[in-house]
Amino acid sequence: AVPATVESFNQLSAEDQLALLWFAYTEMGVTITPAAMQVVNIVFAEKTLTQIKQMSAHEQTQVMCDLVNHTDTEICRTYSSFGTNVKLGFWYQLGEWMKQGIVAPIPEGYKLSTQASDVLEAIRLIEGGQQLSILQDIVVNMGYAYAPTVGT
Ligand code: 45D
Repeated sequence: AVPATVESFNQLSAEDQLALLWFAYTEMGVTITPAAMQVVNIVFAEKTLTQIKQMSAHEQTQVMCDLVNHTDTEICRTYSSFGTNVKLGFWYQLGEWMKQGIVAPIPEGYKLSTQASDVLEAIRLIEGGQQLSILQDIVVNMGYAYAPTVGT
């Protein structure tokens, strides 16, 4: 069920992906304790997180869209260098800041598309440990990883 769900997630539009991630965070974020975050080497992401914190609301949203779109930017390249749990911790932190009004929120009353709701529902129905693998598989591929060309 994990690969199929990740596959359906990746087929969503960038906007749907970002919105789905937000709703997943608001549902699951509460279960992530500060103790769990302690094992994450979030120090690797701190510079980038601070940079985002200092941006305008529009730029903050743009950065998150860039990550989902695999745009070639400095931040997307830096993000790609993070380990999987640092990537999760990074999104978790942005989610916390959105909740606190430090990072630009999603529009009030925003509704997921039908396709995105279906994927979110599939994630909800999956058992806890597998939910974590799905989220890891999703965030691990975001950002921009420079892939050298081989052959001609
Ligand atoms: O205008 O045991 C739209 C660890 C369009 C390790 C938008 C862990 C319209 C230890 C796109 C809606 C701590 C890693 C705007 C466990 C529009 C451990 C914007 C687990 C503006 C269990 C949308 C950690 C935006 C986990 C900006 C599971 C959306 C962490 C932003 C999970 C969405 C973290 C964000 C998750 C989502 C974070 C910031 C799921 C964040 C999600």
